[in-house]
This record gives sequence, structure tokens and C-alpha cells, in this order.
Amino acid sequence: MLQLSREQLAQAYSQMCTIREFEDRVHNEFATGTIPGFVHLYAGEEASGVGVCMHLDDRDYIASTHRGHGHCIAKGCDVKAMMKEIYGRRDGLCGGKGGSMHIADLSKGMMGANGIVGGGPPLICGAALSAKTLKTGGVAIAFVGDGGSNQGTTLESYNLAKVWDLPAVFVVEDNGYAETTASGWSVGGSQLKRAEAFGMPGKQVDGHDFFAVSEVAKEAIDRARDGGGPSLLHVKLNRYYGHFEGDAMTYRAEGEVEKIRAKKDCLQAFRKRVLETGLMEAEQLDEIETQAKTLIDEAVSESEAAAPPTRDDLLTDVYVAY
Ligand SMILES: Cc1ncc(C[n+]2csc(CCOP(=O)(O)OP(=O)(O)O)c2C)c(N)n1
Ligand SMILES: [Mg+2]
Repeated sequence: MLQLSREQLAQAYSQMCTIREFEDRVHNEFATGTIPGFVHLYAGEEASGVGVCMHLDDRDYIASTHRGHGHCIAKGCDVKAMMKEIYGRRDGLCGGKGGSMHIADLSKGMMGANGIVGGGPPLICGAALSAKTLKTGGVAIAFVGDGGSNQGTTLESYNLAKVWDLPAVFVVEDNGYAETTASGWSVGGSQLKRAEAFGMPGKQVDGHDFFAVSEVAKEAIDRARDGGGPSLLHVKLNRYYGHFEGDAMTYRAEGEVEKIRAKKDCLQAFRKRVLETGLMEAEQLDEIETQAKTLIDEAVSESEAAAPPTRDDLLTDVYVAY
């Protein structure tokens, strides 16, 4: 089993708790009508983003999806600036003009959440090609949903990554639904066989188990970094909230989410595992949870008090100068 230091464990738990607090709070605040735009929440899927991104640093790039808050936090984006972005505030991470689906921070290697399903995989082929060409030692990771895994852009990216032998990892976060369509109705064949067809190694992993995700992610990322080429991870997990905030989830069985929350929750599983193995103490875990709550409380109150963009901001950041 992968050996993780106490610092790594504490950092991972802190990020998973921060994501959960962030998403639970956005869920509650959105219902009050104070948050503009459209949000898709990552609660329930935390072990995937964190288990993967814990093996990355600032040389490495990730491309996210429309469900991007967790990936941003896991890649080190400023949490308060993210909340301000979602509130549409001027000192949000993207000047308050992007909102939930377009949070990006290139200084952290976060290429952006993306409103285009299947938009991330081609982007990381570019990032991985640049890392390979410039010999930075960096790798690039695309997160993509089960729905996004069917997009032509994703399959073309598998092909490009293979023929260019890129330091890339495709992480298919399979939460069983694309909007309201269960993956049994939309995904043909198997994710791993798709990888095999493109000549890439692939592994399936239980996305509720942080330790399992971290282990297969490290293997795939190390392989990419060491010149071993691209690979794919098929991460099986569940989302707790609707496809978007406001979704009544009439397509899910009664009690489906409650059952998953009670039996498979990744935060509870993490707690149990580190307590049973004596790797962390209950007080330390409690303290991390409290800190995450405080951070999100502050993020929300500072976002509420922050100013929106001005008229003069309207025409800035429209084009990028190269
Ligand atoms: C190219 C494109 N087609 C359709 C949509 C509408 N859309 C937004 S999210 C979504 C489902 C995505 O499902 P999945 O990839 O499984 O991600 P999940 O929402 O489950 O995280 C669709 C069809 C879109 N945003 N972009
Ligand atoms: Mg899905």
C-alpha cells in the first residue's frame, strides 16, 4: 500500500473537508438567491480530485469540468477568491466575470473549469505537449465525467495523447449520470477497454476510497512524469446534490443518495481508516474540520461584503495578449 506521510494525510483531509464545506455552503446560499449564475456541486466526489491532485505541483496542469470547485481547491486555488468569483465579485479569482463554471488560475496550473462537456481533454494535450517539448518535467491531467467520456473531443484526445506519447492522465469521474441520464443508457462498452483500444494502461478505482484513488493516481502520474506516456483512470463515485442547483432529482431512486451518504461517504471512510490505523488522532481530525468551517464562513461573509466589477472592468480581460 502507498505510504503517505502524516503531513500529506492532514493536507488531504483538510482539502476534502474544505471542498465539502464549500459545496454544502454554496448549496445553502444558492437556495437563498444570493448567488448569480449556475452551479454544479462536487460534494461526494472529493476523494477523486484530492487523491489525484495531491501528487501534482505547480509545474503540472489540470483541466476541469463544469463541476469544477473540488478540482480547483485540490489544485491549490485560493478558496476565498473562488467564493468571490462565484458571487461575481470584482476581486474574485477571474475578476468576478467567470463564475462557477469558468474558475481558472494558470499560476496554479488550473486551466479552468469548463462549460463545454469534453472541453478539457484537448486542452491537456496541449499542456502535456508543451511540458514534453520544454522538458519541464510537468504532467497534465484531464478530469472528465461519464457523459464527457463519450464526446468526440475526449476520444480524439486519447488518440493524440498516445501518438504524441504525452505525459497525460485522463481521469474519468463516473458518477453514474450525465444530467438525468444514467450511464447505463449512454456509455457503450467499457472505459478501460476504450483505454486499451488506444494502447493506454487503464485502472478502475473506487472513488469513495481516498487511499485507493491516491495509489492508482500516483502510479499513473509517476509513469507519465517518467516518460511512460498517457493512461486512464476510471473512478467510480457518486454526486450528492442534483446535476445543477435546482435539480429536483426525480430520476434518482428514493433514498438513493441517503444510502450512499450513510455507507460510502469518502470523508467518513477516511476518518475511520486513519483512526483505526492510528495514523491520525480524533482531535486533529476535528480541528481540521473546524478550520474548514471557519475558512468557508469567512469566505462567504467576505464575498457578501465584496464589490461587484465596475463599468470600467467590462472591456478588460476580453482578449489575451500573447
Ligand atoms: C458540448 C456540451 N454538450 C452538452 C452540454 C450540456 N451539459 C452540461 S453538463 C452535461 C452532462 C455531463 O455529464 P458528465 O460528463 O457525466 O458530468 P457530471 O455532470 O456527471 O459531473 C451536459 C450534457 C454542455 N455543457 N456541453
Ligand atoms: Mg456524470
